[in-house]
Amino acid sequence: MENLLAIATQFEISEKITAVKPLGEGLINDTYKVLVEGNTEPRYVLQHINNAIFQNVDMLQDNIEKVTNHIRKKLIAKGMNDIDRHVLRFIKTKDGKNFYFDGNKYWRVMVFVSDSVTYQAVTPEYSYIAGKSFGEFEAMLSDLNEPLGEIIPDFHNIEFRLKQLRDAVTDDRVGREKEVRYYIDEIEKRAEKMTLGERLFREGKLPKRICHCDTKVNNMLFDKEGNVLCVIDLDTVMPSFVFSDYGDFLRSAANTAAEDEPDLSKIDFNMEIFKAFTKGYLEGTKDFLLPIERENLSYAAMLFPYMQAVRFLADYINGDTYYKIRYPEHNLVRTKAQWRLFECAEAKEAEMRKFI
Ligand code: GN1
Ligand code: MG
Repeated sequence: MENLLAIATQFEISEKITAVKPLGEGLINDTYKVLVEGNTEPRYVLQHINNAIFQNVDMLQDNIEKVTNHIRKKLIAKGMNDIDRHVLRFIKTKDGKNFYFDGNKYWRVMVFVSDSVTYQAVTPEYSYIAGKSFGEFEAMLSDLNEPLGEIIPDFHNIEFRLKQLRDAVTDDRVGREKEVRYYIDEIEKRAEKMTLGERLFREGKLPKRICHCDTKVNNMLFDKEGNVLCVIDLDTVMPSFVFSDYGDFLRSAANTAAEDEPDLSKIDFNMEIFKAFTKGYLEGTKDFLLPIERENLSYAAMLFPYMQAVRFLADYINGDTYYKIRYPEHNLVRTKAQWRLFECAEAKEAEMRKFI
């Protein structure tokens, strides 16, 4: 175990650091809170960047810097107070870099957003606010002129994710193919329908815009009154279909259970959350959303549980090399839970269309 305190002191932190403790539940990076003398609340967040997944850390940190600087400028122009609670602020290392490499691992530090809370589940009221906020996040970035690197190429490309699953099945490295045959077949039955977005893109009908691409409920900070402060976890901000932000939020928010709930009877797709979020999102994006994007939001709501099932299943078949797991069957349990959610959303497709 590395000396986290020593790592934190590599950054431009003027206060005396008293402790570094685990924070959050991301599946990719390791996150810690940094406590300093005289404060009961954490002052900073220290993160170990998962370099196996984010191989180009220079590009990663550069993207995040562009995005946060752009949003900060907009908020200042709007006369917003308390800027550091509304957009993440990263702390440079003592030699002026936006990450620290300790010879083995990559690290970064940002300011802890004070008086903020995260949730694993939301009410319809909060969903409406979240929908508006993600829509406005996309709107704020719609005039970012500097190009962003595609940090994980084909991240939300479902054709690519299906190919990864098929490759995993062909290799069957740890002999799990037979056990999961049912899910592979069910996924394949919908492959044609679920790759619609990529086809529309190739036909020139569907644009890519700068999206967040990881809009899980717990990537949003709220204040104690229920207002959204800011969106966190900016690693995957990149050009994508708007379906990414819309669909991935509903994947976590409209699910009546956890993403890895083993009891499938607890899982459903909550239409009240769907309606509230959709209303907010349509308001937040009213200045730029095209009819083709709006008409396919119900597709997006199905696509993300589908894609997540494909990704969890591929990782399970590959022997659990991508997502952190807490027990041996974890990725299989996650696959089943996401598949159930997909089926619930699929059953409500007509109702979703009607509402939109
Ligand atoms: C990962 O690290 P976290 O939990 O914010 C993943 C997302 C998945 C999510 C599933 C870079 O996000 O794409 O939707 O797990 N991030 C990456 O919970 O793969
Ligand atoms: Mg996260």
